[in-house]
Amino acid sequence: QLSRDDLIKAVSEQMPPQRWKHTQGVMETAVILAERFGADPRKADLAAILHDVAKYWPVNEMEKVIRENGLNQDLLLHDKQLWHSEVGAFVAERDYGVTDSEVLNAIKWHTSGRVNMSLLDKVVCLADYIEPGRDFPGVNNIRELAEHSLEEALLAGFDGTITHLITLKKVIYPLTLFTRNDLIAQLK
Ligand code: DGI
Ligand code: FE
Ligand code: FE
Ligand code: FE
Repeated sequence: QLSRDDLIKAVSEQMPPQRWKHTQGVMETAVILAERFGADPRKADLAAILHDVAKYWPVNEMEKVIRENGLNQDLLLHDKQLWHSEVGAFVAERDYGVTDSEVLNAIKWHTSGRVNMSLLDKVVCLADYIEPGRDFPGVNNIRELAEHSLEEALLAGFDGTITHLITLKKVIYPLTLFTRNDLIAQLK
């Protein structure tokens, strides 16, 4: 089992400096959100370190891992941006010795979310939206909502992503919509 320092070294070497800076922002924010909403801060930290580990893998290598290991083949029919989270969870287990299924799930679902997201899934997904380096229209509103509600903040995040994808005439992965609808149901 790698020490945290060795893990950080190995992961940071797999990405350009600005992506590592983003990851550090997600680590810091995920721990704060975990403490605020009652998730395990050590699990939040570990998931944050690894969440974008596969982000800079060549597309054909991600595809190979998805095909050869029985991962979600449906992803191959959708935007390549969605692949790194599923591949990231797989390599976190295979190459970095992560065994905690809560941590692996938080990595796996950090882009699309899922119906019935766990507390840790929500913390990592929201930290990815609002880490200090993020700057997109509406991010400060999401940060304000995150002061008191994980679900309200995440809903605002997914609404923004979906609206942005529509503006770009991109295909929306159905799970992204189901996640958004489920957050509304949770808030009722
Ligand atoms: O990896 P990060 O950039 O930190 O953030 P992320 O893992 O949330 O990935 C965001 C990217 O994924 C962003 O470019 C939008 C894209 N994305 C998220 N949901 C969907 C999507 N792209 C499509 N086409 N469809 C989706 O449902
Ligand atoms: Fe990501
Ligand atoms: Fe990220
Ligand atoms: Fe509120």
